[in-house]
Amino acid sequence: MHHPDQLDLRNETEDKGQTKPGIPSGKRLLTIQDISCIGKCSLTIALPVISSLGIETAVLPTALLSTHTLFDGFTFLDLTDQMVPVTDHWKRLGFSFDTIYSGYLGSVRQMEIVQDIIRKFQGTQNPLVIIDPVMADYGKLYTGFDESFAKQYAVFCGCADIILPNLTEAHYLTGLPYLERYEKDYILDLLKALCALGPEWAVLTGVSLKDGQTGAMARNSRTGEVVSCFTDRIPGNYHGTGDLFTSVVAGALTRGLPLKKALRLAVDYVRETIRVTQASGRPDSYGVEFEATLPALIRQADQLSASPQPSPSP
Ligand code: PXL
Repeated sequence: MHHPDQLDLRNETEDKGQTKPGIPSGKRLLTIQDISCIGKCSLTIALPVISSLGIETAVLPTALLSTHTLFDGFTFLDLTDQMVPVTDHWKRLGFSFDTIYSGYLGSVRQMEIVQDIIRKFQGTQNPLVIIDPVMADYGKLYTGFDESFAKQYAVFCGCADIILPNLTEAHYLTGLPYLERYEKDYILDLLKALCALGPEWAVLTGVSLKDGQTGAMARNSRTGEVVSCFTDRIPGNYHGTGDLFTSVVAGALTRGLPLKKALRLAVDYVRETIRVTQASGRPDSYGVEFEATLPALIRQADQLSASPQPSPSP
């Protein structure tokens, strides 16, 4: 687990302009999630997006699927047995990680193993631990998950510095009701309950406090500080946008951007990618056309890295 103050230190690093546009960061991130060979989610998003942000991206695939689980008849090869030997090999070779980003996991056993992996790499270089509790959307759990899996996820979130559930996942993690129409107080209650699980920051995605607008709200569990980031909402449901959002946040934080800027980058990027996907006129149940918007992401990340940052809040 990262010491809370170390996130603030990242702001100072960025203040000094050490993340130079166009120059590799020298940072290494490990992401742990499945590889769905076709379907634009999990590793097929995390790898290109985080690499584009200038971060070396190591991958630990947890399963091999022919497609993501929203397609009928997908094949599934479980890779749980590889997770310990692969990471033991890295450890023997002396590899370390600036960030560990855990995405879609298939079982409680995989959560336990990821927890052990986090401990294994918490030596000299205390990695920033990001957990995206991928299990549900639009009020329903994904195929293959049940309530006891969700309960275990709530415990697992306690070993993260940052968690990024959507509203459905927040409902399953906290036991608070899932509402489609709500006021700001409901979001603040969810954020408090998520912070009580133990992460330093809880980030809720897909928050909409006004018609025609969407974004993310975050709360710091130590200080109670709330950070909000909104944009205009493009109607429709787009698969893989949660993975896209978390990949941008993970890459941006690893690069040294403070959370507020990382959220701005992710909110704007997802919105622009949905706009481009919609404009292309192709069906949206498959995945979003993030390949088209990567150059803009890189430009915006460079701009945010170059612009001065107000003094970190006390
Ligand atoms: O986008 C989340 C995700 C990741 N991996 C797999 C999935 C899903 C969502 O459905 O099925 C295999």
